[in-house]
Amino acid sequence: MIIIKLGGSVITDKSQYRKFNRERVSDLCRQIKDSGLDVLVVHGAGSFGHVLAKQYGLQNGFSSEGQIMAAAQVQYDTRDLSQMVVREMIDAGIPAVSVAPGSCFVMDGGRLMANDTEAIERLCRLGIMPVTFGDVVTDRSKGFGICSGDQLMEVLADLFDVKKAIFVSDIDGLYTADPKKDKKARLLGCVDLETLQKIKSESSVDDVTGGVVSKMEAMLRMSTEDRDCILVNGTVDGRLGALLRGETVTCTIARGGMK
Ligand code: IP8
Repeated sequence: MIIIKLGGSVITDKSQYRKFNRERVSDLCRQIKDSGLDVLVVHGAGSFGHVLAKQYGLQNGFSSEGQIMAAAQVQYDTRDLSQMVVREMIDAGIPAVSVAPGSCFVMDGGRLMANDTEAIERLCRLGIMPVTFGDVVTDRSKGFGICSGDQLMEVLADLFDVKKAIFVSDIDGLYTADPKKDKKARLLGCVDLETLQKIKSESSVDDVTGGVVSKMEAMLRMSTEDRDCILVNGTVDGRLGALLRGETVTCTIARGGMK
């Protein structure tokens, strides 16, 4: 099985609250469908999650009553987004159903863990793709926390026999520096822990779950001898599809784990 995270920067416009990129999602769903591969999709929250989460400091857990309505609103917004993603999947011919992460996962001090995953495992066995997403999730010690799509990818990779994990973002991969600020920035085709430690790169939009470096760390944690973790640009026409077909494309591959 392959797991794919459709990043919030690809499926939404992160600079505008609740702006869904329908055409792009439709196109990506078609590329996934055309691959004919056994795929599980996770998606980010983009501007349906990060705007309010940041405004109310939801990533730090419960600290004031004023956060409660925001926590509810974010969960409303992310479900709305997920339904729109699933609509595009069904239209592309993928039998998919949105599954809120809080229904099968729980957090403790920011660490995400499986709570009751029987339903998602059964959905997969039926041939229905459970689609889960970055969201506000209850946390045993902090009240609530932000569960990112990247954390879900890590937990799902352990739960299923995942051969490849693909992170679809709005950048070509990891650069030696921020390419928007530094003309000499060079794209890295392959990254290990040593390279990552040398790099300080920022994502274009500040978000509550970290930028490209923390994504790369999650990817390295997930990478094993038998599992490649790949960061690929989903805003470039056909690139995800080409990667799924096994073609060589511009991307960054995380290798060698975190040790
Ligand atoms: O977009 C963040 O998930 P991500 C979830 O995968 C929220 O980082 C609610 C901000």
